[in-house]
Amino acid sequence: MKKKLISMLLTGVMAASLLAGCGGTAAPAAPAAPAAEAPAEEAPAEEAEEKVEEVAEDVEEAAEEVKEEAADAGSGELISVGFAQVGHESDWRTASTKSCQDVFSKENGYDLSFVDCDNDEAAQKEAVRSFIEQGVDYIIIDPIIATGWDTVLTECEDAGIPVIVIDRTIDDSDKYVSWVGSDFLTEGKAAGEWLKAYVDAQGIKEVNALIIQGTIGSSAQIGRTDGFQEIADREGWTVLDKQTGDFTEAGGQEVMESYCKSYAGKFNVVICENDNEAFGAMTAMDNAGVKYGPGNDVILISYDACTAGLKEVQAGKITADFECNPLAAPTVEGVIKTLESGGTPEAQILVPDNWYALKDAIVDFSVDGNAQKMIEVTDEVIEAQY
Ligand code: GZL
Repeated sequence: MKKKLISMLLTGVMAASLLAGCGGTAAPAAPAAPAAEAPAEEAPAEEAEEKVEEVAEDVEEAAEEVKEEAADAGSGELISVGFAQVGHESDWRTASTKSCQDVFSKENGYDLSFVDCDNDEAAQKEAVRSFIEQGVDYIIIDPIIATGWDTVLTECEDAGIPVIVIDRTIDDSDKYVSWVGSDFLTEGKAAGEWLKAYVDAQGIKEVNALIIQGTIGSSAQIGRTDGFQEIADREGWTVLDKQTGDFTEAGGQEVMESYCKSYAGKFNVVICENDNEAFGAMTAMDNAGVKYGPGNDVILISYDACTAGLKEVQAGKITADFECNPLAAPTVEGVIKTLESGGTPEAQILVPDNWYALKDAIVDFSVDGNAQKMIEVTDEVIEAQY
């Protein structure tokens, strides 16, 4: 359409210039019928004027059409986004999914293809390939585990579709535009450094810890396990066992039931790598008669700090909860907007995390030399959480 308008404008300019520059005489577009009465020198001028008027009308009409089309294109042209989500295993994941669906809505100018990959790595790769088939404008991936990605990311690159990684990281390929998420290693170190400050303040001399890990091979699990282990090694703590609960409540309960049998009376710290595992571990400890929470035998530490997790902190069950922010979608949208405007987004964009406890469990500690701030859990804090 725009090409049509441009050619009309050029015709109009040519006709006008012939009218003006050659004393109003213009070579008629086609052999015109001889003017009956008008003297020969006037006929071409009139024809040219008519031509200019005709073209002017056409130009106006075409301009109108271009304006209408542009308006249509503006309102109707959605940016298509394919999102391959980990699954629906936790409260955290529910919040993450809702955030993405709220941001990438039709009202906001997006056509979202969402696939819940149900914690199945093969299904996640299949979802990404389906997005390539669809020819989406952008692909967002929250990778179930951190490896095995280079082949399918190469296919995205070959298809010319930019990939943005949200939340967990991809560690064996750099064929994506940006990663937006939390620093899982810092989360693990924060839990370890807080525990060091807390047991010192409580006069607890020994730490015998049990860890319920997240999905093995996910960057969230790797970071949290490694970060805490670094502090445990430095402090000479004993980590009695580490098993995966796969970030689910059922998984946390199953592992904790086994721990309560194998390590009865031998542990005083339980670290769950997300709140849903902590909920399951609480059920198992309740059933086994193990007392946990501030002032009890076992210190229970958790990650995510979702609303339900903070309620368990307030109830004196979870002693400290280390947040992982699930609301990265608005930042991912910022990456897409930068790309849409021809800019280059940052390769890594961290979203902020906070640490939570009740007043008596708030102690001063640092991570890698950086003093940390803990937030006291109150009704207002819980109300505002995700
Ligand atoms: C962390 C995220 C983890 C959460 C779990 O960024 O990937 O996955 O900690 C979720 O709750 O299952």
